[in-house]
Amino acid sequence: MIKLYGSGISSSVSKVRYCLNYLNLKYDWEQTNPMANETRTQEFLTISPTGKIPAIDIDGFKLFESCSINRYLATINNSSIYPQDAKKKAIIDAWTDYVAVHVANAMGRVLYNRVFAPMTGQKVDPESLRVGLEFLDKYFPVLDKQLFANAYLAGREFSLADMNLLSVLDPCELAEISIDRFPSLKKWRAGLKSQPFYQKCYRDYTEFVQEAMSAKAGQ
Ligand SMILES: N[C@@H](CCC(=O)N[C@@H](CS)C(=O)NCC(=O)O)C(=O)O
Repeated sequence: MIKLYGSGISSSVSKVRYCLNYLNLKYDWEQTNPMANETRTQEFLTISPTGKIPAIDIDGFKLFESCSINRYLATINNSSIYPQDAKKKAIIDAWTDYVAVHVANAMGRVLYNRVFAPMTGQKVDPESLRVGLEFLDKYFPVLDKQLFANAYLAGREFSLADMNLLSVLDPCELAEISIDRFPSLKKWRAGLKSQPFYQKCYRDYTEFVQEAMSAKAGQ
């Protein structure tokens, strides 16, 4: 039995849901909301010692960090999205790391300052927002160039690197980040959003956050 801990307002949780759906794995989704401090309980910290979502528990094996969870899921299911070949794997890891370290950080700055800080009454940091937008202006052309030359991020085959990037881009609409200037990136994203593993999530990331925002406003 697979248990996924997290909330729909986390794009890192979406990343794991995409992978679970892609691999046709059934799971119980244990709603765990950081905004309600549900990630701070002693019980949750034994599953995710960092206090962050997502986390999983598979028959007692507990794991945190979305990219590590996806690697584990793909590996134990012998999936081609994370192949055995060391070189193919290394290229997938390189793009996954580039997106997780650089792109996600810049997206996070914009999302936090444009959406989550206002929503939770925290202070907006205009300098952090400016830096985030400036970095995205550097990183999006790199991704666009790679996707102009290749169908997928790590080459010809769809892989975990694509799932990582797809989830990192989830907040684009909500945070008013346009990728219209990057046609290959835009086309790649639209193609993946039409796939069953994405459609099976039944609800877009934006809807989850809008629901959380209305609940917060009604408090
Ligand atoms: N690198 C982590 C990022 C996880 C993360 O930042 N999760 C956020 C939600 S998107 C969280 O749990 N925040 C609550 C907190 O930090 O207390 C991953 O990919 O799993």
